[in-house]
Amino acid sequence: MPHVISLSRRRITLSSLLPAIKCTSRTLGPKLGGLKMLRTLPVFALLVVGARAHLGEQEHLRIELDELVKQGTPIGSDSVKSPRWLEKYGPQFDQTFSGPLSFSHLPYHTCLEQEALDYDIAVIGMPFDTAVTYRTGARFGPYAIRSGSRRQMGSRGYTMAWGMNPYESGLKIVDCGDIPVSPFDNALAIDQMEVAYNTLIGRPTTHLTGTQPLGKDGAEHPRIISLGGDHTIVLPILRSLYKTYGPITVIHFDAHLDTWPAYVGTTSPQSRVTHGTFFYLAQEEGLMSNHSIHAGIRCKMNGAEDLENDAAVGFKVVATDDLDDLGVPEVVKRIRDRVGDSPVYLSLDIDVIDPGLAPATGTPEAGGWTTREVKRILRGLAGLNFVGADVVEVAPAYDHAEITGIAAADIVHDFLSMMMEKTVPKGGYPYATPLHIVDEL
Ligand SMILES: [Mn+2]
Repeated sequence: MPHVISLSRRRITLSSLLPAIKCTSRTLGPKLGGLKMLRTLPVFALLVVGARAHLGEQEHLRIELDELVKQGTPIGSDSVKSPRWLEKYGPQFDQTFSGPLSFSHLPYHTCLEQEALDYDIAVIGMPFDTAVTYRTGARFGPYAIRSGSRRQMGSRGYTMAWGMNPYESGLKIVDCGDIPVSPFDNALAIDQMEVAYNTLIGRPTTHLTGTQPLGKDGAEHPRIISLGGDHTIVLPILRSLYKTYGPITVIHFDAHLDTWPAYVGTTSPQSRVTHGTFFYLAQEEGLMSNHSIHAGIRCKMNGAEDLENDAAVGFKVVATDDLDDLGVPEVVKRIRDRVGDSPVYLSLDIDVIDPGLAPATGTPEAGGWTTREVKRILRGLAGLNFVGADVVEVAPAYDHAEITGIAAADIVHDFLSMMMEKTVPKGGYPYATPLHIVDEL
């Protein structure tokens, strides 16, 4: 049934004007306050004119409604003759601050169950945080990094630093959602992460045609960017990468070594598996090469023996202070020289950045690198044989104004470019603008 509104035209009389006169008087009264003229006839006439205009406008609206009723047009139904969104404004689109949450507004797929889905680079969340030594909360890291990425979009992904837009590179990038990891059983969760990674890396690529297929099977595999989660997620990742590529060389940005054999209180095999021991366990399992490298180390240690153990696990160290003494170019050179052309996995603990610039993390360490310094080093690593990367240990409960989530999302944007570019971009090292010293004397 059409919705009918009954309306009647009414005559404008002095009595019908009285409420409007009162309203107009209240509006104008204070402005004319104190003037005796307020009681005079000319002012009354002014009020009447104003009120008539007010009611006249209402009458105009009534006439329009009368016309609709006369035409039998149902009010509020779908057939009202008003322009539709599509014809007036075009397709619906997400703005930076709207839409469902996926990394950089990328297409969101439940990749683990979509067997036929292919892609070149997949973003996957690993909301696992039950193997930490200090603050929990990194299970919300994937959410925080995606949220921090909202101002990144395919249509606005070009940067001067890289001289390219990774979303318009021709490669297919998708957000694969989060792995549904158990928050109750770490052994189960770690197996779930490995099975998920095997599943994702086993899919065919869409466009990626590397000049050097790195897989043991002679094929090129999709690159996976993981959003942690605490750092333990790297153990199942390395297990999966090893199956695909053989021993993996790691570039590890972190304030901490993460090569400790065990912590005090370890009483079971499972309790050895933590966010500070996973590299030791990976080396024990033979998953890594012996030419990996840390960048940004500054944590307190048990003693110098920690560094001896670290070297035995297969790492060299670029300490936080080295950046001040050596500069970005030399730090980049040391990393590149160390890893060579082997299959490289890049793992970045957000705590490599100073807690002032990335406070939302589980084990903050004062005196870290700036976000800009980390980004410059990352640019210098373009062209290495990256097989995957992650940002871990983002725990947004400790964040302020999304600083950490935004920094982590920006770093993932750099990962995308870093994996695509075959050479170091001109905007970054080593082609930075030469310093021209002008003698003004
Ligand atoms: Mn760390």
